[in-house]
Amino acid sequence: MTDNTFTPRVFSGIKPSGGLQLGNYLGAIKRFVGMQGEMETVYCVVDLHAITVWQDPAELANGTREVAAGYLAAGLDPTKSILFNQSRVSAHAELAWIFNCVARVGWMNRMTQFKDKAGSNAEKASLGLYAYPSLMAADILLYHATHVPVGDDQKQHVELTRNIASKFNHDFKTDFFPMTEPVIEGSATRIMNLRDGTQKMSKSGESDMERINMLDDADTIAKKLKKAKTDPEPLPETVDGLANRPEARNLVDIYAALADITPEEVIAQYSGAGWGTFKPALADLAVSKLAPISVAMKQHMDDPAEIDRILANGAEKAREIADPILNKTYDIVGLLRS
Ligand code: AQP
Repeated sequence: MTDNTFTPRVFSGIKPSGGLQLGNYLGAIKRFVGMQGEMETVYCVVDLHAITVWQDPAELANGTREVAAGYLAAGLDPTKSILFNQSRVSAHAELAWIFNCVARVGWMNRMTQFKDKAGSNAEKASLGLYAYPSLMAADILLYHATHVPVGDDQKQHVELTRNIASKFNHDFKTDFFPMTEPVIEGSATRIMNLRDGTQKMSKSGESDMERINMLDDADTIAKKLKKAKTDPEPLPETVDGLANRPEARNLVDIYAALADITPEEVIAQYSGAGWGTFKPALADLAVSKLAPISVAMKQHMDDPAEIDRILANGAEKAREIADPILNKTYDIVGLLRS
């Protein structure tokens, strides 16, 4: 064993598997931007994860630029953070293979996201979808990342990353990989579907009305929030009164995250208000916060060459961290290289 200390470093990513939605922004991107400057930050558009389900090639390339545009529009600064797309740094796939040989099939069988995404037709799911958490562990550990900001849905995958790091360290009698901490905090750790408060808001959800897309215009955002499913009760006097009211809880959480206040403060302000009051207030807030980001996203997307340049530069910087870590991993495992 060596006495390994790890530089505090953040890694996280988003898949270009469709247009960015509000959950990606509040649960991930907004927090990524908040951590910029606190420690070294590495942010990725994880295109290799996107192809675990079928992606039209032209849409994948466009979606990759759209996620990058979302990062930039929300305030991610490529001079302060490393920003790149995963497939440009081949070390991700190489380390993932080694981790496929460390992770156990039993661990993968417990991943709830695979069960949700594969549904009743798991036999027809891609092998990549099954192995996804092992690639995610490689994404994180390739940078010796100590902190991973994610939404609640990714918590199990970060825990698996710790299991992989721990088994690797144990099997090879080393302390080479860190025990990464998931950073899951704030009121937006799990933004729910606007039509069913028990389901997560997703890019790939069936109906467009169930999510707010980051490129939706003001009228569409207002329409979707006004049509969001609710119950007949007014807002309660305390946050505890939102228990068993998933749709009401979700709209309060969205308000809190957009306004940078706590759900308790939202309830203090709107206690007793009906949906006819709260929904228009939420719509106004959402439009005022999201419209500038969507305008900036469109401006970035009008210059795809500039996005490609930023991603290529970011990949060069990413390789400077990743390559020595991959090389050392090969040495530890006993894989000969010239
Ligand atoms: N609804 C959500 N609430 C809070 N956080 C969320 N995230 C996703 N949805 C919500 C967070 O966004 C980051 C990027 O996620 P991803 O794109 O890599 O994968 P995902 O979680 O599977 O996102 P989607 O939108 O649901 O994509 P599809 O439909 O393609 O699977 C992660 O930190 C995630 O937690």
